Amino acid sequence: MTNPGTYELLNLAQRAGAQAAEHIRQSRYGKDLEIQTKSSPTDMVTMVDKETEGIIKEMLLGARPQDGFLGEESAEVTSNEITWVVDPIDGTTNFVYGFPVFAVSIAARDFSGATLVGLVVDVYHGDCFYATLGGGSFLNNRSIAVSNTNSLSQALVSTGFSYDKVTRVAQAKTLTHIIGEVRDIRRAGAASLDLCYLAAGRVDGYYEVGLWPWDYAAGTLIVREAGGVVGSLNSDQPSQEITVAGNTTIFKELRELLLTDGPSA
Ligand code: 2AM
Ligand code: CA
Repeated sequence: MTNPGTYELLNLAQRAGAQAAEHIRQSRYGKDLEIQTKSSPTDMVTMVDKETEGIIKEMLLGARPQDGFLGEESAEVTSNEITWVVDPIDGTTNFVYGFPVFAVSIAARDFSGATLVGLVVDVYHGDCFYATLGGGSFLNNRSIAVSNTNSLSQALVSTGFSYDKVTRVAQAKTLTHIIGEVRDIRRAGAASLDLCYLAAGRVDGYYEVGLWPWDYAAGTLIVREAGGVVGSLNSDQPSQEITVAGNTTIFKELRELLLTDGPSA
């Protein structure tokens, strides 16, 4: 059973997500995107990422000034209450190119670290994935569930690659061990949507190294509430080292395969 206060958080997240997505759509065309780079020459950030985070932060903290905020593009605000974990544009490279896989990701965490609400808006398609703790996962207003694929050899598995050259080459090596063991591989370019696609049964498994909490916070709750499992190699929590996800069987088989390859996956 979802706590009634959780629905208020979901409602606020939905309003912020919708406004953010609208801003991103309006900003995508007819404007200079003003691209800068961050950790490497391929790690881009645009003015739209920064503006959108500003819009979300203002809406969330305007409504709930006591809350904290952890976002990709601005200084952290700490709090003993709810903390909002936000990626204003997940899939920035796709956004810049107009490749239609980029999202707004918003999660609400309580002080114990439990995620109460997860919301991911697929900006291009206008789809909204969301979940509340104990309340199930939804795509728009339809309940979603992970697939029941029961063998890794039959699994469609998604992954992603780092902005860092050396890490990316190591990831490609790991992939040579994975690709022969699965149905096929997908690389869409937005971690939050990879997790949502898994939650909706659009893929059966997912793994990626180097993600940040704002990439996986909302998607992790959406996968779990859709009946799936998210963890890392040696823990039941996703981490920056690696995030692995699937239904119970695919998660276990994928993690075993990745364990034989070490943490450079
Ligand atoms: P971003 O678009 O917000 O940067 C790409 O595989 C996915 O991983 C995207 O969701 C991307 O988020 C995320 N990501 C986060 N940190 C990354 C990093 N250091 N290198 C590559 N992708 C990263
Ligand atoms: Ca981002």
